[in-house]
Amino acid sequence: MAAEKLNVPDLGTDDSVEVIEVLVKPGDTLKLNDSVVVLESDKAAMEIPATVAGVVKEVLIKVGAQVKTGTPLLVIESASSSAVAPVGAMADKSAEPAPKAAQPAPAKAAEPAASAAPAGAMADKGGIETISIPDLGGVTDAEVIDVLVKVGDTVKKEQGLITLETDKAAMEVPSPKAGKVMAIKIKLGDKVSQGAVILDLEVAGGAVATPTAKVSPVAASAAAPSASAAVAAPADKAAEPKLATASAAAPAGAMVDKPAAVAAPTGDVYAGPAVRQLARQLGVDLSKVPGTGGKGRIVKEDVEAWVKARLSQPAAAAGAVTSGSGIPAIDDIDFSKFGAIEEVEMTKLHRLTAINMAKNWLNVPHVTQFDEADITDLESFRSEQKALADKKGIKLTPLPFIVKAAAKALAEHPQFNVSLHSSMTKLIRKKYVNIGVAVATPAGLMVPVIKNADQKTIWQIAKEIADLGAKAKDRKLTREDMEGACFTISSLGNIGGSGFTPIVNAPEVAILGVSKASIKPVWQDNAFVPRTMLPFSLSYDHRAVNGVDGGMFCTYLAALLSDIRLMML
Ligand code: CAO
Repeated sequence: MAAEKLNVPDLGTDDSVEVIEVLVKPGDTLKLNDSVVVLESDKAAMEIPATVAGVVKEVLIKVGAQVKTGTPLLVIESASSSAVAPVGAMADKSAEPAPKAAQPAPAKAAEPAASAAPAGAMADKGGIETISIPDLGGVTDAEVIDVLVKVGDTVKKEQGLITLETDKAAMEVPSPKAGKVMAIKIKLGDKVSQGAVILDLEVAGGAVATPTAKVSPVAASAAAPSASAAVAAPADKAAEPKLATASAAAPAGAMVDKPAAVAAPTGDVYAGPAVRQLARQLGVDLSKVPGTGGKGRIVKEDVEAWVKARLSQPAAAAGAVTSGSGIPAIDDIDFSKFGAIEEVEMTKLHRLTAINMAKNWLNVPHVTQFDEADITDLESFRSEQKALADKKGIKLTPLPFIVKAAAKALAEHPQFNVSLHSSMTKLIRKKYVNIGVAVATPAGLMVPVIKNADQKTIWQIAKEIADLGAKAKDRKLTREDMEGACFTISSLGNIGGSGFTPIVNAPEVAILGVSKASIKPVWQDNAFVPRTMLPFSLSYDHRAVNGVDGGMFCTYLAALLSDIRLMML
């Protein structure tokens, strides 16, 4: 038995930070890594984990106290003299440089920069450094789907090293510094988690701000709060926009598919890692949980109360149909009895899309309204612009006009620009108009978003569609590219068909399906005349939108596309 002090680890700053929560009391038994206090700077909040297991003998600080690196927090009576050195408890140990991950560095935390651990030598003298997998927002076993460098390559800081695919996203891991690749320690298909070694990098001297201690990832997180311990700051920290995504389940800067935002909705919430872990275990969407902690922070009790409340709700009021809702599963059949077969693994993106499609289909009572727009004049205007489009290097298809018209229709019919709250007691009405455009890629379906489409020109929209479509196909979309849609357009116009029923991309409440335009005989002025007709279909969530509104939206959209001058009014 030894009494050991737990001190504030290296915060990467000399400034004081505030203790906003004390999670333990004298007599509590602690396991290694149990969170003990929550600190908050003006940029981030972080939970400080116990670096030894034992019993809390004394709590040396209280809520509101200002503390700095090295301030004693607790006295812990440890069961045995632990292999993990108590942070700051021993003079010779505190002389060790703190792990880089100990720095809250919130402005960088949003970026999935790989962590660099110097292999033996002090990094500021240069030499070979080990580049490891950074914090993946709690995700483990991400698959290496691309290795972007080879031995001998010279890489720049922030250059992509590998591409990982998780349940939620594919992401490039950038190099945290410039250097020459000396050895690659990872290969395609490897399943990796935070801390796994990617490669050895020969770096020039003087680049490293904070060398990383040679500790295992577990010991590192025990010794000091990792970047993942940073939690999104509350609204009054809005000056740090990057920080809001720092602790998202999928790291910012990663290519996160749209459905992932549904599957991993705990990103932009103010909660610490322990609470996030609990939420994950219980399947709780933290974005729906009201926080009762300081500045609206979600604490464990909030999650527990939320679960309790949900369990006591009648199923109908919960507003959700799950796969356990009594629908019989489809039987697996041994098809090899009937002929040759091959089993093909679905990509994670494909699997996730499938889950979200089923979830949206089961949760949303769909109505699909079919209509067509006479785009003869639009098409002749579009072909008149061909020379200018070529000059601008922009491909002008009907889609940007449709995006613009949908944005205008959404502004004019705000009942479509809403999301239903899961409590089924309120609608969230959006004052911005962002339009998602579905792009099918070999890896799966992605929905990049044209932000503020109502305020953009057709040229701007056309360029964005082309750029985002190319990024989607190259798997380079970022989280920001994929989030915030109010409404989605799925165009099969370049393929064919005369109509289909798109599935609403909840929590949006409507989606437009566009089919292939063709020339049809239309009765006008006592004669059939050839007109270019664009078939389209609008699926909407009948809980949020009435049939009459659906009809009016389609009629308005058709009018805008038939006479694009109306878009200017
Ligand atoms: N009717 C007739 N022709 C159409 C049309 C329509 N509704 N929409 C597009 N076209 C034509 C275009 O004019 C273009 O023809 P030209 O080359 O002769 O000008 C051709 O079809 C190909 O267009 P495109 O697909 O390159 O461009 P887009 O702006 O229509 O679509 C994007 C952009 C990113 C959605 C597209 O590149 C893409 O990935 N399409 C794949 C389809 C898809 O994934 N849809 C989602 C389905 S899953 O819900």
